[in-house]
Amino acid sequence: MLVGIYAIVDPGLTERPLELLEALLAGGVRVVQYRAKAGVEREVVRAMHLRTRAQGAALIVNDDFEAALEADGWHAGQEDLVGRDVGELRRRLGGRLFGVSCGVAQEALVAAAFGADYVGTGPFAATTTKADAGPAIGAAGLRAVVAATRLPVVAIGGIDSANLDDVARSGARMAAVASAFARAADPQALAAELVMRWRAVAA
Ligand code: TZP
Ligand code: MG
Repeated sequence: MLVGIYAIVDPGLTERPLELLEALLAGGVRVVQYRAKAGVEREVVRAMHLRTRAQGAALIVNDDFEAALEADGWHAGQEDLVGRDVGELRRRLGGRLFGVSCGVAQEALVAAAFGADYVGTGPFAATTTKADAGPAIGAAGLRAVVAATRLPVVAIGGIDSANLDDVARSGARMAAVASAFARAADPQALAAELVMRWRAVAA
């Protein structure tokens, strides 16, 4: 499941998040994150989860732990873990996925100790989707995180058809893609292209 394209559907990037989700699923994407910095909406989680479940895909909710319990996983930034009993959160997630954004090797080690299922790291390239994403880490930065953890690494930030091959060749297990899908004229076709390209290029 944790291999290939990890699509991020963000209502801040698209006016029709459910339509975008349908297109991505039709294009073969099997891991989707619902990201909503204006606030995760439970109705949206439920509507998305119906659609992902019907396709055998996983829905991961960003930020909002309780909402994630209605889906297949939770993605946390470092700030989402501060002051929380992460061991207890891991237990409450049960078999759901638990992903943690990590900028440096030390954070990846801690995430693994907490029982995370994957590490997210980036930005791989320049992005306007996350204002405080920091400078691009590129292939060298991605390789450093991959080398530092036994967990699957999801590369994120500024990934599109132009640089997907570099991400695949840098040891990432998955490539997270948000705005490239949101602005695509034909997101289903782009999803199918990226899914197939990853299979062809990744080791
Ligand atoms: N975290 C690091 S970069 C980023 C996040 C959420 C944004 C990724 O979006 P895009 O549009 O694919 O660059
Ligand atoms: Mg967060």
